[in-house]
Amino acid sequence: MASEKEKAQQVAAVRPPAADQPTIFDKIVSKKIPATILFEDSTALAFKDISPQAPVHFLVIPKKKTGLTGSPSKKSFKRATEWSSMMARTDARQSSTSTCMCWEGASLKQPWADTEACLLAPGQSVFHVHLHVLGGKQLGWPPC
Ligand code: IU
Repeated sequence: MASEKEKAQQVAAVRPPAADQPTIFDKIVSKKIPATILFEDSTALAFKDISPQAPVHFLVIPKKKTGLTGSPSKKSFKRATEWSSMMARTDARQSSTSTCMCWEGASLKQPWADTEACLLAPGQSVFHVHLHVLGGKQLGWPPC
């Protein structure tokens, strides 16, 4: 198990240079850049992924970006997860194929508190916590 010092070094190594700056997703939230928005309320936004990896591929994000990696409030996370799981079930019913949901930048247990999990998420490119919802075809495992 990594010591506190080793963990701090790991986090520092993957910390994005401008992690406290607005991300591209903040610009999508503020409509400074376009996106195909599927759902929006006061706390969460869902939009089509610009580079879809499946016939259905959209992202769900909390609007409020707090902390280094955009950890959302419990409330916005709860609403986003409720909505995205509803969408996933709907899509699965419609297409009769599998749907995968994959959080980036958060642990499933305590996404609003787990900054280290955010920073250490492998391959994450946008440091604003987001949920990938993929579906519309038979997905393999691991899905991504
Ligand atoms: P990643 O796993 O952190 O790399 O996921 C970021 C996703 O955001 C990725 O699937 C991109 O295609 C997607 N995306 C987007 O939908 N719109 C954008 O303007 C940008 C990235 I930059």
